[in-house]
Order: sequence, then structure tokens, then C-alpha cells
Amino acid sequence: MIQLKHTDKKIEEIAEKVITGNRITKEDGLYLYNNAELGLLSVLADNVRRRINGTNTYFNKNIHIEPTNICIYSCDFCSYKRKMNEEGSWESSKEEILEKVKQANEKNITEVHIVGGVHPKWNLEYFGDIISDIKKINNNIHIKAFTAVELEHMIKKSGYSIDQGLKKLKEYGLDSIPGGGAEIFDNEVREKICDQKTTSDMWIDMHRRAHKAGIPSNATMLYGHIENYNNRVNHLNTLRELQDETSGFNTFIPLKYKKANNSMSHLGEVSVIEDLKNYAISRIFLDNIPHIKAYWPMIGKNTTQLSLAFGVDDVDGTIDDSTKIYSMAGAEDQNPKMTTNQLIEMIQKAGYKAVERDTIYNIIKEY
Ligand code: V47
Ligand code: SF4
Repeated sequence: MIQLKHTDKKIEEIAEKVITGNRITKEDGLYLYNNAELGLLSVLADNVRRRINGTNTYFNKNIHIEPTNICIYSCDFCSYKRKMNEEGSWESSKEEILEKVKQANEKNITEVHIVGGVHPKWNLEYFGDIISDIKKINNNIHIKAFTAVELEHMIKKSGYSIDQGLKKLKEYGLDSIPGGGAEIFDNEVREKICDQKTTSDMWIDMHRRAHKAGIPSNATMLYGHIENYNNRVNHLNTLRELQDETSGFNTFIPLKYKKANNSMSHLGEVSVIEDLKNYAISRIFLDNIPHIKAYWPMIGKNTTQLSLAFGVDDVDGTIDDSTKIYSMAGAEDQNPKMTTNQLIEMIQKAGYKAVERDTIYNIIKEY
């Protein structure tokens, strides 16, 4: 049993709670953000991750499909959005999408992740057809698709209630929902960085309804821009409360604001120290969400490897150069792809056990 003596009594009290498996409060979370050293956060977060996941570190074989970057919204942090007919905009046809899936299917992927801009013309039936045709290629491929922001638009465009829309999409073959679109659940900050789009309440409502309809999901938090630590703790707390109610979240993915080619570039980017601290406090605070993911195409391979000592137990997947969201925002990997062997080596060299999973964490192979 670890025992921590610390000159700061408050830190000692919080550490005691974490090590004995007790929940920390919002005030504790804020105290950790403001006062805890990185070494201590690593010890505490690793303690929580080992209790939940042992040394297992998960990855999967997946591709991303971004059907369009045409978007009715204009989030200030977004580098890849374009308006219809603007230079650099794209719309993939259904045939192009299905061809990508066919090729990836030959490489034994288990997941197709679909996220894109909010296209003004495409409705639920349009996306439903694509999903059901993907399932015809391989019914076992898990389809994790559409952020709450895209869902809200396509469901309303087709004239359904949220519950009806989610039910229809599930019938077409939607298996789960990715975590995007959450940004930061604070109305003032949201107004400044993504004024027009889906509110925090709508994001929460969509995920609550999805969970109740038997559709699991992920959650994200966009950090490292104009938000403060209080905003981050409130965001984590909102997710923890919803998870207490539904148990529908699989994974929490902190998303680091990347500065290239968007209208918030002047803010710069936070340090790797801040990234590690944020992973660790997320792991400690979210005692009821089983997995914390470092999304390597965003954070880079080196920081992903380091993050494993700060509570992270999932690194996403092979990707196979199928996403542009982060390369357009300045991520170091301009053509993100990793082989299974590279992922395994990254995990094992950090001292953890590599485990291939499917999207809902059934184990496929242990290394
Ligand atoms: O909602 C856009 C973010 C999200 C930037 O569920 C940016 O497994 C940082 O949610 N800097 C979409 N972030 C991506 C996403 C995701 C990615 C990987 C895995 C999963 C999952 C979900 O990307 C958006 C937005 O928060 N984003 N631009 C930027 N410049
Ligand atoms: Fe559109 Fe999503 Fe970019 Fe916002 S983050 S502008 S909703 S593509």
C-alpha cells in the first residue's frame, strides 16, 4: 500500500482519498490543477489506472472517414471547416466511402469512425444508407459515428425527435457515438469559441438519450485555449454525473487545442507538462469512466507514450492516414498511420501490456 506524506496537508488528504479508492470532490480537483506536482499526479493516476485496467493498454485497428469538411458552423478553433464551393472543401461520395471501407476491411479493421463537418444538405437517411451499406461489406465492423453536433442537425433535418432519430440510426447500423463536439461545457467560453453550435445541454442530452437507447459513447474536452481550471473541473464533473446515471461512456479523450490555420492561433499551445497533468487529473477525477485515451494523431507519438504513466490506458488505433482534422491543425504527423507492431512497441517500451481491443473493449489479442 502506498503511503504519501506531504508537506501540504490538503494534498496529503486528496492523495489518501485517491489511494483508498474514494471519489475526490470538485474542490479537490481544482486544488490538484493548481497545486500538485507532476510526479505526484503520475503516482496517483497510475494507481487509479492499475486498479481499473491493470497494466493493459488498449489499441484497435481502425480507419477514420471524414465525409466532408463543409460545415454550417464556424468554430474558431477549427482548421478544417470550409463553406460550400470554398477552396479546400471536399465532399466524398458514397461510392468513395464504401471503397475505402472495402480496402480497410481487407486489412482486418474492426472499427470505422465517421466524423465530419455539418453539411447543410445531408440528412439522416443519407447517412443511414451509408451506414447500412458499410454493414453489408462486413456486418462485424463496428460503426462509431457522428458527433452530437452532426446528430442534432441530421435528426432535425429529417424531422425526427432525438429519440426517434437515434433509434432509426441504430436500426441502420450505428453502434456507438464518438466523443467530439463537447468542447468545454461553459456557456461563456462556448460563446467565445464556438458561438453558434450545439449547446452543452444539447450535447449532454444527446449522449444521455443515446445511452438510454443502448448506444454507448465517448466523451471529450477541448482544453488549452481560453478556458480556466475551474471550467475543466466543471466539465469533468458534468461527465462524471452523467456517467453515474447511465454508465454509457466507454472512454474520455482530452483534446489539446492545436493552433495551426485557425482564428485562435494567437493563443499558442499549452506545454507537454500541461497535457500530462490534464491526463492525470482526468484519470483521478473520472473514477467511473473506465478508459482514458491519448489520441496519438493529435498529441504525437512521444507524448502518447509518456501519457501512459499519467493514467492513460488507450492510444486509439492504426488510423492508416485517414484523418485530416489534426494534420490541418498542425499536428506533427501529417499522414497519421501506425502499424500494429509500432503500436505494440510504443506501449511495451513504456512498461505496459499491449492489448488489441474492439470498440467496446472486448479483448481481441494480448501481446
Ligand atoms: O469536436 C477540432 C476537435 C473534435 C481542433 O471518440 C480540435 O474516439 C484541437 O472528437 N485543436 C473531433 N481539437 C474529433 C473527436 C475525436 C477524435 C478521436 C477519437 C474520438 C473518439 C473523437 O476535434 C471536435 C473538436 O473538439 N477539434 N479542431 C483543434 N484545432
Ligand atoms: Fe464544424 Fe466541427 Fe469544425 Fe465546428 S469543429 S466548424 S462543427 S467541423
